[in-house]
Amino acid sequence: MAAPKRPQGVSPIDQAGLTLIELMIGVLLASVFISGLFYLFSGQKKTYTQQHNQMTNHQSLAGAMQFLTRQIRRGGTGFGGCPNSQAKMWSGSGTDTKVSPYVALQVYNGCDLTTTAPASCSGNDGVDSFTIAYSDDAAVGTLPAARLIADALTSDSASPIRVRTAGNFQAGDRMILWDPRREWCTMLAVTGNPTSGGGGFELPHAAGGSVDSVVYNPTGGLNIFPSSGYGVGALVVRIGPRSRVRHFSIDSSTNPPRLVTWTTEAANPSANKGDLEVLADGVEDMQIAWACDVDGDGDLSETPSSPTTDEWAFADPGDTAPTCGDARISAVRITLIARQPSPDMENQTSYRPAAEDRAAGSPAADQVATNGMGTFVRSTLTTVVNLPNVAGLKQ
Ligand SMILES: [Ca+2]
Ligand SMILES: [Ca+2]
Ligand SMILES: [Ca+2]
Repeated sequence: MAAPKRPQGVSPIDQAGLTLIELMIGVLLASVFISGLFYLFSGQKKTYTQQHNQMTNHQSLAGAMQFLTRQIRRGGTGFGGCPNSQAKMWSGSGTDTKVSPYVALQVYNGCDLTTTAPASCSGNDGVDSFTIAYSDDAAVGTLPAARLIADALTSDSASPIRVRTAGNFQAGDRMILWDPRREWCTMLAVTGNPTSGGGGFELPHAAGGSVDSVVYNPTGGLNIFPSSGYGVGALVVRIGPRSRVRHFSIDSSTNPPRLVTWTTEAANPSANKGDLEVLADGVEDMQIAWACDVDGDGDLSETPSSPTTDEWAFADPGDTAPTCGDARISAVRITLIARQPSPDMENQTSYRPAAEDRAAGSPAADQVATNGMGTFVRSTLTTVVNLPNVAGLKQ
């Protein structure tokens, strides 16, 4: 029997098609190729996400730092030059005084003001906080200060405080009497609108006068002025309703922690955070170091090997504040450390870096915070704010 005839022009190979094995190899190669692509793209996406988060962290830190810098420069506006950087007020007992909350700049080393009263700050290793205060800004259109046209010898309500212009003073304000030749400034309550008298205006300061339930004026006959009182030409600074005592700290009660600010004149700011605002999410540490030119050589010496004898405060472990004397704080160095909101699961070795006098964290601490999922990627930003020597700042 003759073999069937093959159609002309068709070879046996043309007819064979794909075997099952060839098909499986093809599918395998394709899947390897696709998984490679997938791996490549997912890797790129991860890198992109990390870089994006890092950039967001940096931007957030930069914005917050700019705000902090401006605020520190603003501290003491209107009364920065108080002798010994202190405005005193009545303590509520006899002729005793206490330092008013209106201090240009107060740094609390190793103290979280969101949870701890300043009196309980132990200066332990931890976040730093700071407070600034400023009087009304000049934007209200009238100078927020006046000058004495007659000596004011005692703070007794019977002793007039006479100024040339009524300015913006009104009942319910506070005033700070300022004379660089005296031992301190004095803060009193203005208990009535200015009245004409004595060739200018008198600022009423009735005995027991208070503002917002805080008594500033001593009871009749008591005097809390410096020994020589205040002479003609001394400045009387208005502390009106636009004035603020503003606090900055890290709120570690949220996850991630955040940089916050709030205003209150309460002796314990942590008890009155009604207007708390978030400046930046994800900020877990703020460290503040400051310096004064103790020897007046125009240079701020910093010697990490001998930190307790240089001119920087709280810049190294075991550091103490220099004795500034008449030298004012002339530089403040702020360090902010932010961390990403979620841990990097492929990184088990990151930790919060050391900054100023605060020791570094540890990968173990990160592992605890993330339930063992990984450690956090962080960003750090440090800025030095140089301050004019004339700005009276308190350590
Ligand atoms: Ca510190
Ligand atoms: Ca120096
Ligand atoms: Ca030091």
